[in-house]
Amino acid sequence: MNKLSRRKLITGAVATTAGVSGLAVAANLADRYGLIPPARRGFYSPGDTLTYASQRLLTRHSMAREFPRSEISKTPFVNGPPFQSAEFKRLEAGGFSGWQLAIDGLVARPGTLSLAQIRSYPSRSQITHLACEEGWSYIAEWTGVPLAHVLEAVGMLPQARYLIYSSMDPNWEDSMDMADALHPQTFLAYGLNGGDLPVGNGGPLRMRVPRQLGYKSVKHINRLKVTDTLKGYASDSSYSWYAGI
Ligand SMILES: Nc1nc2c(c(=O)[nH]1)N[C@H]1C(S)=C(S)[C@@H](COP(=O)(O)O)O[C@H]1N2
Ligand SMILES: [Mo]
Repeated sequence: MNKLSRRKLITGAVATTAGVSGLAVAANLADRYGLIPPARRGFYSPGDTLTYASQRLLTRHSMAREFPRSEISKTPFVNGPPFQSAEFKRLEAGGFSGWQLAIDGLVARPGTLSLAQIRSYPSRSQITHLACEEGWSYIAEWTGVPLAHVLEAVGMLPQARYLIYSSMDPNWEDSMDMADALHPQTFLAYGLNGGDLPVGNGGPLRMRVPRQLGYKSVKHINRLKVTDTLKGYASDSSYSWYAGI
């Protein structure tokens, strides 16, 4: 069976089973095909599993919608007050020349990258929608380096399955699977609407994951960790781990 018809078959089976026999049976089926989302505190709900499984099968290779310049929102929405810590302010005063992105875990060349190094990688722009789970959203042009390029540059190892990404803001750490980490629209973004990324929108560097809800696009990113498991990694977030839209 070719890949596509196989995928259709499994998707159909997961969805049909969910309808006929309930979510728990669908979850068992999803488990057989490696479609269980990693557990948060050792627990996942059948509903989470169904969302993750059907989205992964249907959208593994799909793209978030991109918009024409004419649809860019007048004001990029800033959610919450800008992060302020003594260390952050010190770096900001120095034009973020001292900002460092640490990369470790399952990579051949762990270490740190400066913003200048990150900017020296091939840059890309995309006009996409940032949607908050609270209901508001905006369209903006994001400039940055595709995360896949950075992971390749540091020699990501074949056992890699997840990426844990952290902010200088200690409350903000999240993770994604490699399908999202290597997706061509997943960026480490340092530019917004033609200028530097404002601090309010996550400057100097934020994750931009346009295929998931806004909270996965963590601001002020300063560490990436490549792993083969999320065991022992407990995020405090009460949000769903997979927030596909
Ligand atoms: N460090 C950090 N990252 C964050 C947040 C935050 O408060 N702190 N808020 C998240 C949420 S809930 C959303 S919807 C978006 C908002 O991005 P914006 O301020 O550019 O609108 O950032 C996400 N990343
Ligand atoms: Mo949000």
